[in-house]
Amino acid sequence: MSEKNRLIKKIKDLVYQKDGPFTQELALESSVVGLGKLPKRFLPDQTTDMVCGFCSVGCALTIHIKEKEAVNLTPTLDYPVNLGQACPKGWEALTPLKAPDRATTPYLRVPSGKLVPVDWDTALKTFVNRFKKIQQTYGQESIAFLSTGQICTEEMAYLGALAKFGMGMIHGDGNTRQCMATAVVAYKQSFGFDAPPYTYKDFEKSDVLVFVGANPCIAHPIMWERVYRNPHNPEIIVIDPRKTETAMAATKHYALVPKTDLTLFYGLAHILIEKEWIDKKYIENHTNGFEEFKAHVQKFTPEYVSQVTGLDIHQIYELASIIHSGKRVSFWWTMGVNQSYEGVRTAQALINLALMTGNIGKPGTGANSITGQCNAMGSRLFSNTTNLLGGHDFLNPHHCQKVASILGIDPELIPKQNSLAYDEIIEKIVSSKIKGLWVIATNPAHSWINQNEFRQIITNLEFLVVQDMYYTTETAKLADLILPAAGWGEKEGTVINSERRIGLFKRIAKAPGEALADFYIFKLIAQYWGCEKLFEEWTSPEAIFQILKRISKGMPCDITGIKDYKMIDEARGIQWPFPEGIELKNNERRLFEDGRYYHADGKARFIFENIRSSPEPTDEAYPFVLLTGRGSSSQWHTQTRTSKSAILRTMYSKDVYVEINPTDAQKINIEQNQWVFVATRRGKIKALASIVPTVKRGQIFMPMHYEETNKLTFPAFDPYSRQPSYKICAANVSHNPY
Ligand SMILES: Nc1nc2c(c(=O)[nH]1)N[C@H]1C(S)=C(S)[C@@H](COP(=O)(O)OP(=O)(O)OC[C@H]3O[C@@H](n4cnc5c(=O)[nH]c(N)nc54)[C@H](O)[C@@H]3O)O[C@H]1N2
Ligand SMILES: Nc1nc2c(c(=O)[nH]1)N[C@H]1C(S)=C(S)[C@@H](COP(=O)(O)OP(=O)(O)OC[C@H]3O[C@@H](n4cnc5c(=O)[nH]c(N)nc54)[C@H](O)[C@@H]3O)O[C@H]1N2
Ligand code: SF4
Ligand SMILES: [Mo]
Repeated sequence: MSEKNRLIKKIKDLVYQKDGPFTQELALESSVVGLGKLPKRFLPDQTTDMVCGFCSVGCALTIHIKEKEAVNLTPTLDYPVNLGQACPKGWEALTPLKAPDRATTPYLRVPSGKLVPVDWDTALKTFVNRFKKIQQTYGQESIAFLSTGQICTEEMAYLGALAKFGMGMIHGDGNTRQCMATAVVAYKQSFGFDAPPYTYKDFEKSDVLVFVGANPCIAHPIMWERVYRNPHNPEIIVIDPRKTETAMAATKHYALVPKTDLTLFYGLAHILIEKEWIDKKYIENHTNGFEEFKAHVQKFTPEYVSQVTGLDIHQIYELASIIHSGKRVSFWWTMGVNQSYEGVRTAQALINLALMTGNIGKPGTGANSITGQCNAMGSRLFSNTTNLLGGHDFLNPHHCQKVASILGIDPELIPKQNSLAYDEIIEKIVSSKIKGLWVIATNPAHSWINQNEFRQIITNLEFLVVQDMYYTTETAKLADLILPAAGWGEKEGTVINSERRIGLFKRIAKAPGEALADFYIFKLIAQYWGCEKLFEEWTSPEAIFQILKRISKGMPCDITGIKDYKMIDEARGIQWPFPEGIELKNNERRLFEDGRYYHADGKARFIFENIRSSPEPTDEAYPFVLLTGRGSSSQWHTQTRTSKSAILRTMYSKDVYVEINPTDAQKINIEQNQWVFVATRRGKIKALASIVPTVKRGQIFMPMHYEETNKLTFPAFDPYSRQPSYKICAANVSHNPY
């Protein structure tokens, strides 16, 4: 019998010997064997529905199964989110699982500098020994983790609890910092809890939809389809410096000067107040701070706003009057707002517009942040990074006591301080205070701002562990230890989409080689670390879900009414909150219908501030504003998954490109598709020139999907959310390689 078959037999024996102790071999069962363990309802030639693992729209895909393996998929017809549609990434979701560069075994860097395959036992022992040694030498705060919005909620919670309660870490943040931190802080300060209020039905019920710094045609294609289903002939407004695909499909596009949104929204508030186009009753009954806000926006006259934003005065009045004339106005924002050095106040300026016009808590309204990754919302509530599990607060002793008692752990194990934010963790690596880093399901050596510096900084670490599906990611290549992870489709758990809908991931394929579901990796680490006693009840993702339910009780995100995974499956996803005792009659629910917010007095707050100036203005040497963002609906982030599909590859440029306005191109003598050099004060890269009228003169745009882009970005951060300001810095385009 071959070695592999012997292992398989051993594992099978273990699997079928019921209720035995959890062992490493048993964990391997999740991948190597893959036989006889698929849930009974997936009989051969059957189908099952599960949520897509890319973006936060949260479409359901119907997976076609033959001989216990997924062979194909189609978009689910009767799922309330996508109603039978999927974008190219969804259609190709199974392909990246079969890629040849999947990590099928752990890899350890040996003294010669090479990464060599090792078995799980060696990997786990090394993981524990090295991290413990670092902690003993440099203190408790010397190890940290970076997590994600792309694994299941149960796995995030396990990771957060294991790292902070089991391994004694204090610092752990997620890639959601790059993405949603601004919306989180804006909502918390304005509403008292991080709560995007809408349901996708609102896209269909609005008569005015205002999209700010959002390009859903590319980034949330199926959400955008919901706009097309709107029967009210709505006014669709796009506020974006570029004429994006979404702007082209809109009824009105306002191409403001980058990062002047805050001025524009204060200016709109000024006009709405002056013309008395406000909902006085709503302001009176449900908000605080309006008089101060009114005084603040006094100086934002249309003339001044026009000067700053580059919009004509009549455009500013037009926009105010469209907002006034709408009966159901909804405001939607994404990264053009969040990724800014004044993102929180900009998001709150939109919230203020919704509050002052009473456009919230009713169908077709809302101040609505669209999330990004499939489980950004799960990460916001349950990753134990910024918040204590379930939206609790590390600094609140009652919260710590409550969570400890539900988990049956000593409250002393819960850190009494907040984690450092992502950029602060990086700073601590610079100052050699953090020496060990564990990176899970994110690729910071591509996605973090200002890469040249980041790559340098990471060499300060004594031990870098990367837990990923692929051994080829930019970050995995720098790792001392790679832990091979199963991906979407190879494991189960829940995720939460943009409209707060909890959906299911199911296991419909087996992970290759010895790759394990993140859940199993965390379980094994708990065991090797010696803290498995804390996690006795955490026996499966669904068991964790039951624990998280109890933790959510009494919180705005209470989900105690959801019985189990089966209920989520049958209900076609369930939105939070869903407390015990409420009936599942209406599966499309929005928040604040009763006008009550989560602050102690039940009221929302008007929050505002003076305008900040751009951290890196353009000048003679760097005359262009560099904007970055999503390039196509077939590319996902750092491309570890989408680049594996031959079909998706036909839909985007293989080479990095820079979009530039025709007049500017002519001025510097650049031709279509010619290689040019793009430089900022951080570095210089080569890119293909894409001459398009969709970017304005003086601006250039580069998609984030290419490794080069973040070599150029400037590390500025919003002071409240610590979110990186990816979407502005000063750049130069030339033929000069030096
Ligand atoms: N195909 C695809 N879809 C995705 C993703 C992906 O990688 N690929 N990623 C997912 C994730 S995690 C996220 S967070 C979302 C992001 O979704 P979006 O935020 O919609 O995408 P971006 O292209 O990053 O940024 C949106 C727009 O902001 C504009 N912008 C830049 N600066 C400003 C400004 O100062 N003001 C205004 N008003 N606009 C500005 C840009 O021109 C851009 O068109 O997409 C999700 N969906
Ligand atoms: N210039 C610029 N930079 C940006 C942005 C921008 O607009 N402009 N946008 C920012 C935003 S909004 C975001 S969200 C970030 C995204 O940045 P990242 O999070 O770095 O991007 P991904 O490519 O999604 O990385 C996810 C990693 O997890 C792995 N993975 C996938 N599934 C699993 C799993 O189940 N388990 C494990 N263990 N691994 C898995 C993938 O192979 C991949 O390596 O980028 C940010 N960077
Ligand atoms: S829109 Fe998002 S959730 Fe829907 S299929 Fe595309 S990537 Fe998946
Ligand atoms: Mo994101």
